[in-house]
Amino acid sequence: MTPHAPRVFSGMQPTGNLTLGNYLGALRNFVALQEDDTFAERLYCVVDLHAITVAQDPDALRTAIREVAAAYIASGLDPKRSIVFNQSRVSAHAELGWIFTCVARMGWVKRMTQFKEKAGKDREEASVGLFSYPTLMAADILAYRATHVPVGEDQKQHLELTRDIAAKFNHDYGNPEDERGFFPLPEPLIQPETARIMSLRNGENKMSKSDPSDMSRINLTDTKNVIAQKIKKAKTDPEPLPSEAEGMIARPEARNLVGIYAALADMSVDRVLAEYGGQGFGAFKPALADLTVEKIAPIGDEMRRLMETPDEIDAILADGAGRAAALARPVLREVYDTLGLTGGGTA
Ligand code: AQP
Repeated sequence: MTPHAPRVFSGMQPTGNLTLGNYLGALRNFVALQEDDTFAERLYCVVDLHAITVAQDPDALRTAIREVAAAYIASGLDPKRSIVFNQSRVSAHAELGWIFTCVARMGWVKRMTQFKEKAGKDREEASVGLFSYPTLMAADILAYRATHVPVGEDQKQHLELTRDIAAKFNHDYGNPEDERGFFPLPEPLIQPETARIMSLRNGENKMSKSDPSDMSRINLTDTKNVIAQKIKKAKTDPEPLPSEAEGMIARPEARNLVGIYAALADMSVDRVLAEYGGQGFGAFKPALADLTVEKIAPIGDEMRRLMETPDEIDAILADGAGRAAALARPVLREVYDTLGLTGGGTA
């Protein structure tokens, strides 16, 4: 039996402006994978059903969905070579998501640290959807039998749960003769150097689009001046930069800013430190600001241009959804059939 065909799936939530963290941790990798012929299909989804696990304003959500699609395209995703669409247009996600809430075990989902972080102290008031978020994420990936998932470090635990769900489904319902399993066990593709870009205000916290402080992040839509201001005001310490990476172990803010520079310049951290070691942030920050403006501001400009024609974005999303649904439909039919659910599934 031939193994499952290599296929990429990933997504981002339309929960605000995408950040430099989303870009360096995941989006840049989506674009790079376009050049990798190992994969016959690459699906990049705007995961709008995930966004409603917390309260959203409907008009703001409509705009945010288009904005994430615009960010994908402005960063270099070509909607002809990749399948770009939003989740709610393909019903297979919600359908398989329900089935996986019946496959996943409470104990598995309860261990997810992201729920604990996002629900905060008021856990009783969190939506059931926020709790079961990872089962929908498993459906996003497995509806396409995707084998590889480019993500940042924070999604690693959810991907392990996806693998557990796939393995349990394979065990409970799979054909024992079929060695490859009903579903593949998808692999995360995590870039170690940019796996976790941290907040500009606190080097211990992840840079996040829903952080209440806008100064904590660079948004892809920030203007040149705003980018420069945010880097100028980024938290640092009074010491000069060390000449070796070990010198930053206990300096999270320095580590973060040097890591961002290295990623944007496509250089190793060692090379950055060879250039800036011994110098203070007074010299390093302007260089980082210039580099960030050079790499990020054109993406924001292109996003603004694309957002002037929302109908064109909608047409791209509709076309992508049609192609995605065509891939998911036979998988869903097989799932329903395997479970004994006769005639189900619209996908
Ligand atoms: N700071 C980060 N560093 C590296 N990667 C990151 N990602 C997010 N933040 C960083 C990666 O971006 C992808 C899309 O993330 P998401 O939209 O699904 O939501 P998230 O992971 O919860 O990211 P945010 O920005 O913190 O969103 P909110 O604030 O809405 O929760 C994922 O691959 C993620 O790993």
